[in-house]
Amino acid sequence: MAGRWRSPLRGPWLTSVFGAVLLVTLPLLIVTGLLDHAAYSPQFGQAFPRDVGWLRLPPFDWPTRPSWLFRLTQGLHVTLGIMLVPVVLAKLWSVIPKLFDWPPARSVAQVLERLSLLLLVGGILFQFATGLLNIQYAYLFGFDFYTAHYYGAWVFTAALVAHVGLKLPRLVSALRSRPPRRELATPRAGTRPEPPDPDALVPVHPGAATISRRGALALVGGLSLLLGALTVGQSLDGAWRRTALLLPRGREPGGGPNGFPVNRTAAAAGVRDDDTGEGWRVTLRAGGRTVALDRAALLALPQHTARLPIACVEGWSTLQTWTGVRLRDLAALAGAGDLNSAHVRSLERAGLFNQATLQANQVLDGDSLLALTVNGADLSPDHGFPARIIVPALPGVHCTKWVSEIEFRTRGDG
Ligand SMILES: Nc1nc2c(c(=O)[nH]1)N[C@H]1C(S)=C(S)[C@@H](COP(=O)(O)O)O[C@H]1N2
Ligand SMILES: [Mo]
Repeated sequence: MAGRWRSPLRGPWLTSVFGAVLLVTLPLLIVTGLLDHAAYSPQFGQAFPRDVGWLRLPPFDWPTRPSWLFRLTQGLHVTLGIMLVPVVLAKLWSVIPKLFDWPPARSVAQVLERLSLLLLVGGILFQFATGLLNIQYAYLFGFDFYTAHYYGAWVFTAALVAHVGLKLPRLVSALRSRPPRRELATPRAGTRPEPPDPDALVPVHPGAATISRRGALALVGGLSLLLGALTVGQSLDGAWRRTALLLPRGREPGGGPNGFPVNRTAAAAGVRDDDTGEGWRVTLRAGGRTVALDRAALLALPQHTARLPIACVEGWSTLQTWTGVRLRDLAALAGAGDLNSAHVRSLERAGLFNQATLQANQVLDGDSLLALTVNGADLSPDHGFPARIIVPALPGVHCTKWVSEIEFRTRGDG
């Protein structure tokens, strides 16, 4: 079996270089992912992410400032995750002989190590698969992405901590074993196998090198940068967006004031023109009182304009100029006192995203709006006409479109 793997590049040094890159970047991926989870206000126990039991994060109110906070954490998480795919695959390639270790169970310690590797490798592949499918809007899985990706993150993180604890000393000594400058100066012709190692990564019967180690590193690094270059455009506006070739939708959002990506069209959401015409009202509720306002009444209230991003969990984001009524003015109008939260409902009947709960600080921020216009024009049907929520640093998925009702809950309401 061991004879099958013949690349002279395989060995502790190359594995450790990929390992070191991941050691620095994976924590950023994990932290941005957990922050994104926190941004969804899991403390309200909404439809997603579902209640995760004792894996709940310590509850805290996601801030509204800076307004680009979620745009940054989410954009980083998705872009970095995509960029790390080649690095992880390269690292797996570099240790593949270990997968076929024979005999498979030599000692208890070895079995435990292999189990932890199974969780580590299975964990990262699961996270990549679910994350990438979600970005491609391919909801193939029969489970809830947010919750599954969150559980997967903890399995992977626990396995990673164990793995780093076990392997860090070996990583350090392997990196020290070959001066990087010398390695980077070595062409293919001078590429020799590393000395035999206890993990048997170095082949017993090495073949000739088909690429140098520096070439292999350049290949993986280049692929990673290429993926990054084809992704970042989705977090930028203007012509940049067209470079986001990995983004299936939103690359050609059309022109005009409403020319930016649409997550779900009015047609897809089953929102018809009769629902949003003259008869439309938004109902404000607070402590048993209700106030119903039509669009003219909303337009007659003091209007506020704010330049705020919409940032979607799928990774794309865009900055637009919104005008509408401040949510805190609506809360006051409804007579809501000591605010605890607000529950927003949409005309849209079905779908996970037809309602959202906002924290008190998100209602009270001076830039939080029930928006009526964008970039000086009426919201288009696809962007939520007659009215939608827009709140600084709030995940796009909670910026409910086609709003029909806002229920302000005060501290006493529980
Ligand atoms: N009612 C309703 N509101 C919704 C959604 C939806 O499916 N239904 N999608 C949300 C998601 S996931 C995002 S990212 C934003 C996108 O807003 P946009 O389509 O105007 O760009 O709308 C949010 N509001
Ligand atoms: Mo979204």
